[in-house]
Amino acid sequence: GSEMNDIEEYTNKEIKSKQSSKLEGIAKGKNVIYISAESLQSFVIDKKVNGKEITPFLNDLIDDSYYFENFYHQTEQGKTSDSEFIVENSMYPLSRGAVFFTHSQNEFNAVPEIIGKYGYTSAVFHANNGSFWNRNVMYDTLGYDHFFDEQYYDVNKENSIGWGLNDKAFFKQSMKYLNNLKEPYYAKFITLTNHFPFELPEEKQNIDKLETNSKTLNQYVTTVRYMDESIKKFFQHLKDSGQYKDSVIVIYGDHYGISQYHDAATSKFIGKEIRPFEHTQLQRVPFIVHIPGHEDDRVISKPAGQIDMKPTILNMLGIENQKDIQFGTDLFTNDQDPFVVLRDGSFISENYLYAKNVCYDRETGEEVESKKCEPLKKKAQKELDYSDSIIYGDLFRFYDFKNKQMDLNKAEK
Ligand code: GP9
Ligand code: MN
Repeated sequence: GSEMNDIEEYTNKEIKSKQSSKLEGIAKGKNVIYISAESLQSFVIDKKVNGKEITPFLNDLIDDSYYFENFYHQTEQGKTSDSEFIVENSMYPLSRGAVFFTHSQNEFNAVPEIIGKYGYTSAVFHANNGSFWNRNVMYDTLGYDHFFDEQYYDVNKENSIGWGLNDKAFFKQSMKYLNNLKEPYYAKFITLTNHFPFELPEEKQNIDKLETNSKTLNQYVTTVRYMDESIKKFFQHLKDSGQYKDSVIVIYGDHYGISQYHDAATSKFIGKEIRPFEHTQLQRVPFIVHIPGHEDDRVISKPAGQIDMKPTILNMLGIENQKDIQFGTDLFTNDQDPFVVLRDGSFISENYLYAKNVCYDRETGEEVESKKCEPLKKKAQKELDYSDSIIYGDLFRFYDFKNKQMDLNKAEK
């Protein structure tokens, strides 16, 4: 019990020190649509290949949305499933293995379960085998009402690319299920076409490949473009079905697509030498919050991460969440002290970026004395350890969220 008290005190202090959000309740009663954009990294946003934008739709959408340009994925070996775990729980994934496999029987306090109590229907749409990443088991644990997996889709040779159903057919075929969900809903769409090895039939390529020494990076831009076109079509489907205006649409990259093995090529593309500083900056993925009819939209530069999505979205829905145990913060609060920890212990604060034992000035990228990063290094490790303890000890099994206390009888029930 005493470790849980420490964790509670730590997360409480973090939550309490933040001011209230200016977007609190803005999405109250609205549908929430998440698009988990496979392998989408920020370095392709607003970039061109031979004069053509790689992500024309997203670039335009960003102008009409909140866009976090310093938003980091925090995943490890569990890849997409880690991103899902982080986003739903505001906790860190494990440093090895995937929580979706190793701790699917734990007690959690995930978003689908919380908002279910406020009348929300929750659903995941993903046209892959339902047992991939143990999703069919873990989604029950997280409190999802529906999982539209591969079985719900008409998948054939003509409409498949790479790993399975192409994203355009995926969004199109999803609409009949989405239209039948009881509103308000919380629906997560997980795309698939922009997955390694990023192979797209020639006739579907609407942008030139890059010409670096990495075939992977060269092809990546073509599948990113395909995903961008698919998301554009999805927005049109939502408008046609009348759901667009009643929804808040959130798009985020799940994890990197281009690994460090391609650093030479990536370096050429971004025009920078890749040190641990740049490697960490390459872990940025887009995070776009689009609120139809909302005007006050802009680019936000403070460091943020996937772990912040749960508190951010819950506050937008006007769901009081002070009693949660979480490691993220509502990104729409005026947080003077942003802090993002990556699973390998790297971190990004307002002033510093720490990676591979080097402390950098975040603004200039220059190395600074390592003692400047020391206190935050300890804090980062503490957060990761606390989160690990909850998972390894299944501590929520004994925790009463309503009264914020350990309840040893709870596990018996
Ligand atoms: C598989 C899809 C891709 O269903 O989520 O998984 P990944 O390899 O990116 O973790
Ligand atoms: Mn993925």
